[in-house]
Amino acid sequence: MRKLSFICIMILLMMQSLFAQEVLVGNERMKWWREARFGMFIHWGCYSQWGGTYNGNKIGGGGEWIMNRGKIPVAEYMDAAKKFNPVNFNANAWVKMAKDAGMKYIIITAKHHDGFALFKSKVSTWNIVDATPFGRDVLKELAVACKNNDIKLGFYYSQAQDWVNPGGAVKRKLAKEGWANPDSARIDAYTKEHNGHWDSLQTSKSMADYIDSVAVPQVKELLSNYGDIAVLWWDTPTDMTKIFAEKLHNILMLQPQIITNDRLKGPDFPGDTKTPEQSIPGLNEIDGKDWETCMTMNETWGFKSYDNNWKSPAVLLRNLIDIASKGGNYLLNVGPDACGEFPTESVNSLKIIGEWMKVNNEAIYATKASLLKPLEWGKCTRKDVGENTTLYFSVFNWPSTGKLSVYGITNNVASASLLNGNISVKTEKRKINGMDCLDIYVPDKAPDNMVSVIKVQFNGLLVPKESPENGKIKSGSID
Ligand code: H79
Repeated sequence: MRKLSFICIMILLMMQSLFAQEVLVGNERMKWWREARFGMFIHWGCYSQWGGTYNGNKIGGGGEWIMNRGKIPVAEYMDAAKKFNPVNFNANAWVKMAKDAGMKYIIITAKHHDGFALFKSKVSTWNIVDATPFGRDVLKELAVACKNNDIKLGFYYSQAQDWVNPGGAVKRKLAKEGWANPDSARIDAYTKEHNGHWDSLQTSKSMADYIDSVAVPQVKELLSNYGDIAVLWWDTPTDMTKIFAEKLHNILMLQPQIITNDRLKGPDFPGDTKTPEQSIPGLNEIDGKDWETCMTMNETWGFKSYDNNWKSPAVLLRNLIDIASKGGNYLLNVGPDACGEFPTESVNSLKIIGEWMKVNNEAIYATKASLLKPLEWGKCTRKDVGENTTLYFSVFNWPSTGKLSVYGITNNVASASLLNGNISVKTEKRKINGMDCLDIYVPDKAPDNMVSVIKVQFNGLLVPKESPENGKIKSGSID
């Protein structure tokens, strides 16, 4: 009996240490990602050549959805790729733009829902090398450029939806869901628009065939032929089964350091990161899991010639800071055009963000959520260095009073300065109605025209008196 309990205890101890090891390995694996905070999403494929227009009609939704939304027949869509010749594509130029913006990683659509592979694939000729006059393996060139520039490369792979390779899933949507008193004409129009497959070629094989003959071997190609791959970014788990998901998940063993997201199948396959799409979670939605907001600069992922609804550089920058202040990453999208060039507005925004990052990146990289209560005039990121905390206050609304106040901090200040120009600023601690208040005295004019950062080093680790309550991020998983 005693021997049995000894063995049981030993087994428990072993399991515990194995678990601890796994957690450590996980933390080690996530380290670069948690420090990076800023990455570039690239949506590019033969959909980019359509630019959002089919037969003279502007097609709704993202530019990368044009085949589905326009119900373009498979043969016609494939035929158009014979004219896809993005001769201005320059991997080094793309990577340099990401790097100069302060981004630490790039995730590119290796294959989006239209099934078009941006790489040479042996299992489907529906790829950029075999199906276009361009004939170059874009991912190969990007992998080299990323390696030379010390930028991590990750692949987006639409594992379930595929509108060209037979057997691929096509998202359906029922009109009734969530609609109050819809009229029947609207339901009919909607159902027609979202009723799955529209070309008999798409259903000429089963989804199991597609998974075995396209998705699985292509993910193997991606994880075998392009060196170290930092991230596998799954998307839209339409009709995924547990068996399909396991087959794909198992391939990740080819790259033990790889990081994956939560879009492979659903809650059973949470991956490493949550993926809020086009939204920034509120403080009460943060639950301790790693997360990354992906977002467009205008309203489309894939290029649309007439989408001019661009977010300003200041908005993009404030989003990055807001996200960092809540402990997440910002995956900001660029949709290059049919020639292989970034839209001018994207180039411009990246440049402006990069200039800010050159001066202020300390407030972003390797920072954590501040745990302070929301500030009226800006956002705060945090670094614990040894036994001391540093806070970075990003000021969105520069005060006319010459003073910024922060509540709930008891620690003494060791130093305080503006990152721009490294100018010292005075601080003062006082109590208001029994509450600790730190006043930071700042010049009349903000040193930076978008966001100015004040770095405050404290003695000791900061334990804010009030911290946000825990809640959950709304999962970005769609479907
Ligand atoms: O790759 C980008 C999107 O194409 C992809 N995820 C990001 C990163 C995505 N696929 N599906 N969805 C996002 C959600 C589906 C939205 C839809 Fe629609 C609403 C599909 C049909 C109606 C958006 C609007 C796309 C077409 C019209």
